[in-house]
Amino acid sequence: MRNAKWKAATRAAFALTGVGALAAGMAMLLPGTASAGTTLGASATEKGRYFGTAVAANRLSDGAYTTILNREFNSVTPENEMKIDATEPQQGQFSYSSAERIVSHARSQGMSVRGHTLAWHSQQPGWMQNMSGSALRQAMLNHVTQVATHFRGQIVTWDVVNEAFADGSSGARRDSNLQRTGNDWIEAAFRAARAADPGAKLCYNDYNTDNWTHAKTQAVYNMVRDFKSRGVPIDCVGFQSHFNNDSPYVSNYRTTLSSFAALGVDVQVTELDIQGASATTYRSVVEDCLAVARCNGITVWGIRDSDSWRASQTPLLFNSNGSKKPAYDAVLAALNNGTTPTDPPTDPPTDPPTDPPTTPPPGQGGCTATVSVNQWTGGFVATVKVTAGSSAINGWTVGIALPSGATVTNAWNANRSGNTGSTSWTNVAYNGQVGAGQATEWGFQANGTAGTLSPACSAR
Ligand code: G2I
Repeated sequence: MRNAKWKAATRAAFALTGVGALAAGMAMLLPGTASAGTTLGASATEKGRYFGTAVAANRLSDGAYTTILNREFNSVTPENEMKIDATEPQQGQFSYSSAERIVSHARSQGMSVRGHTLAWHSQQPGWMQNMSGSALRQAMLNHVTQVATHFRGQIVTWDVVNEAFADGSSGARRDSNLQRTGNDWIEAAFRAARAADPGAKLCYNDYNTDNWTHAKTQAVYNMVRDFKSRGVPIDCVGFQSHFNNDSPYVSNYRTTLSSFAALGVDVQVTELDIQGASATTYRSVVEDCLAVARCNGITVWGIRDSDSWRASQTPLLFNSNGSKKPAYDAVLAALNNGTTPTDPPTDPPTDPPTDPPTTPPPGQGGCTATVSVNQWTGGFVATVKVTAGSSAINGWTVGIALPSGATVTNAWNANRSGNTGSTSWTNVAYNGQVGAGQATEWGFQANGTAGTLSPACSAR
């Protein structure tokens, strides 16, 4: 029942091609009282989340595989089919058939799709491996633009950049041909992805970023904080969460998720698998995600153990003959017993402290709003920056008059009243408090032509 509703909502979201529409669909589904779902997808939906899996196109002809896929999951990530070597095997020649098999299967089942991945040092086709400097930078940006444009409206979330930080204690960027094109390659990729598919959520995705005390985790955190402060278009962070004996689950995982969420991004568990599939550990991961309001979904990296890239570690929820493992029961129970949190995240950052939020007195110095518009034929994205005046503010309202013919289709980081003509926007729970002289960004997508927008800001 719930699953059917999720699927209807997801189809509506596809029709509107909007993340905001999907979020609205999910919000409508948030129940006042919990009821126990009987599948991972249905139970996650009860909690306003999705439950996904990596899918390999060549397994879609395996009936046992698709039976579990269609029954249990409401989000899919192509395991390899959207990687650079798969989608642009020769420079300028794009190949989408395997990826499209997965997307069309997902659409037929009302599942959403996470795109993985637009820019990565690994799985580059030979032609790209041999490039460097500005030619490589240009080729990378063209790849991002072409692929995100091709799938525009069909991908709820893109992993824009994957695995760009080094392992170990350096906290440095990973050395790669992409990194050697200049440190700004990551933000350049995000800007290109936003321009190509303004309705998709854009994620940075990495592994070994689960432990809050690790240098790599802190380095990614600092990058995301910097991106948010400078308006680089990043919406979410993916935690791959490949847990094994060398890189085990740690109890500060929840702190990691909530600390990133407090930066104003969504967080997602994107490639979960656990060596030995401990039911206790799987349950902890689910509970941690449910405890963080902005953790909007979990994806396991394959369905049956035999489908896993680490099959010998039997890390998944179904065994090789398709039976549910104890870890499956633990995940389902955790999804059914978890609580729906309210913003802001319950677990603020502990170590190291990062600008802990304080409640400022009511703002006396008002606020200003500025807007930048990315217009294309028939639609636009408006990014609005709210800046507090000479004192901190506790909340903001921005009025924007839209020209006739302009209709809002989705929005992020703001609550909306009205979608044509006079529109009014207020802060969401996590971005109302803005320090003196500090700024927060939100935005919306609309059909039509923006013209000149003149936002008016008032503060609380
Ligand atoms: O390595 C695990 C994951 C780490 N995070 C990023 C993910 O994209 C990555 O997924 C794995 C896939 O599960 C593997 O299936 O990425 C590997 C490398 O892209 C994938 O392995 C590749 C093999 O290297 C290829 O030889 C093979 O042709 O899978 C391909 C398709 O089976």
